[in-house]
Amino acid sequence: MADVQRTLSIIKPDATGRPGVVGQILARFEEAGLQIVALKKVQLSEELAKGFYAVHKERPFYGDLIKFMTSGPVVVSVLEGPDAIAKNRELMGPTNSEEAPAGTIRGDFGTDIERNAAHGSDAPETARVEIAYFFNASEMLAPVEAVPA
Ligand code: 3AN
Repeated sequence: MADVQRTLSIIKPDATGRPGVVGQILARFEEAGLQIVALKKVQLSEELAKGFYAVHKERPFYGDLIKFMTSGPVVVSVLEGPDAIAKNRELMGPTNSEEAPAGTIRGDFGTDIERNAAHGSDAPETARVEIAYFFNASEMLAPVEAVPA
């Protein structure tokens, strides 16, 4: 049986700026068996965006990435389900939207490697850190095993 996992998703400003696209992306998560256990729409401050992408701070694209991620609201969610991390990355497609096939989120709604519509955690440890970066326990459904019968 596949592990039930949680992963962080961010629908980026290019996608939130297009009418109807947020709903279509969230529907793809649900149709793939991922449950939305936390959800919010926020305008990232420069500080919040820089902290989130701190691992990339030496990369040449870092400045542009921060500018893009703060250019409009983002929709941040926690998705739960069997193999949620890999499932979400499969739904998104490759990082570069120009290489992402039709039918993937980045292929259908992204433009290039920067404006790529969505982010998804890449491993269980990064998922834990990224989820805690955006949500505290009271903003998220408790894990099923923690809910009293
Ligand atoms: P992913 O989000 O697919 O795990 P990462 O972690 O390699 O990709 O990159 C983080 C973000 O930085 C990407 N979502 C993308 O928007 C941006 N990015 C990565 N590489 C480049 C690049 N060469 N030029 C511009 N932006 C990039």
